[in-house]
Amino acid sequence: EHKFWSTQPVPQMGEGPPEADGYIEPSKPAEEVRQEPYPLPKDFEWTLIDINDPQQVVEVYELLSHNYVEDDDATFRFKYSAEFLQWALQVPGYSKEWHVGVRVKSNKKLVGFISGVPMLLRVRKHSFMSAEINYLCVHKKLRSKRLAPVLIKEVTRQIHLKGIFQAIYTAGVVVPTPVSTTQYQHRNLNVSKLVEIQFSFVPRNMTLARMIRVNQLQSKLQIPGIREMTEKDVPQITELYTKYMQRFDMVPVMTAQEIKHQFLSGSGKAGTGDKWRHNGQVVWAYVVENKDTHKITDFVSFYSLPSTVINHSKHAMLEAAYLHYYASDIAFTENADANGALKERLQALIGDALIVANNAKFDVFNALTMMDNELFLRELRFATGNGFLNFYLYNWRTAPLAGLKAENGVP
Ligand code: YNC
Ligand code: MG
Repeated sequence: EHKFWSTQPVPQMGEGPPEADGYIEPSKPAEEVRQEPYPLPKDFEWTLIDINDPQQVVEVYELLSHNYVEDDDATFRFKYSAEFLQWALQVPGYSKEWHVGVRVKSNKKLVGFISGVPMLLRVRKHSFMSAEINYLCVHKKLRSKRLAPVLIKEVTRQIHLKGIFQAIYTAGVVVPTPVSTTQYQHRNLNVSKLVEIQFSFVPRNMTLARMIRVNQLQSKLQIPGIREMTEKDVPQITELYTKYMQRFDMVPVMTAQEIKHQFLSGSGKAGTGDKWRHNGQVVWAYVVENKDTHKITDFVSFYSLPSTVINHSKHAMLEAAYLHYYASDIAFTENADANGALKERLQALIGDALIVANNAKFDVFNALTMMDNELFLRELRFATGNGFLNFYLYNWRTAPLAGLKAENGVP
């Protein structure tokens, strides 16, 4: 059935929940890790990508732009910008050795890629260093040749060489074995464009004009004291993030340095043709500051991840914003969950994020069924999409996590 995955230290399908959380395969010293790269078919060679090099990041950008994830009907394909890739892959402590590419020997064309970045992950009561794996891609002309398992094994080897033996990753496809499954949720912003590109449909009991009207947003932010996050906010946000994330069972543990990277970097030094988009800005972060105490009470962030609209005569791109992390200190007051105070605060907070995204000319605002999102998705007019996102752990066993209580670090 799964020729590759059945050989890997992952829970196999139908195994049932473990008696206790823990690794599947023990860690081993660097000397015992395979020292030579895995063999590739003869026309191909390994390459380590220096994502900081403008030329090399553009090669990855080009590969993904034409060959990365599409929706089921092949209408949309993710188009990560070069700035985004630099932001996502150059987190504090990243290793160039975990940015693995495959080239055609004869002409050096990049035809395969996989990446890992380090992340301190907490799963229930255990915290451990892990690699977050993303951007696995094989050129369309080389599909179904079992290149993907070689890429996965090679990045695993490189990660093992750095003394890390666990990983987290997400995929739309189901392989052995999801630890959690979430569903995409979409909040229409530019209704007429979304209908034109058939991302959204006018329901039978509606007209386009009415659909536009009900999705209309204010142009001014509504929460008193909300403003863009600055570097001065990093210590307070680190504390607020850490405390809020205790609500969930699977979360990245972040230092102040990582918080700064997640929310305040990613504004474009790659200099590709995508610069026109928000001047290369990748991530937006807003905080709520109490006017009297100057305490930061809440924050919310989102990032830009456009998709190519495949074969459309009028629109080339779908500009999508994706909800990133958020937190509110109201969660720490007694009964905030039960008496609806958290729900009310999050609706206002994410509501303002929608306004920022709309003002920045995003077409749609996406989120997943995770964290506390159930407290605001319906009220803020998010609708369930067709897409699923499965979460996976490599070499770690734990009982399945409820979708709404899973958390990732995958931007
Ligand atoms: C996938 N997305 O099941 P079996 S997500 C995991 N995640 O193996 P071939 C996948 N496994 O079932 P192709 C997978 N897609 O026989 C396929 N597989 O055991 C498995 N698409 O390989 C599949 N990007 O080379 C099968 O397939 C085997 O030529 C088949 O290549 C696959 O980044 C792919 O969706 C995905 O570019 C590269 O279709 C290709 O089809 C493609 O014959 C479009 O492979 C882009 C796309 C995937 C996005 C992502 C996360 C990837 C996680 C990989 C697993 C990491 C494990 C942890 C490693 C570190 C460990 C430590 C420490
Ligand atoms: Mg292949």
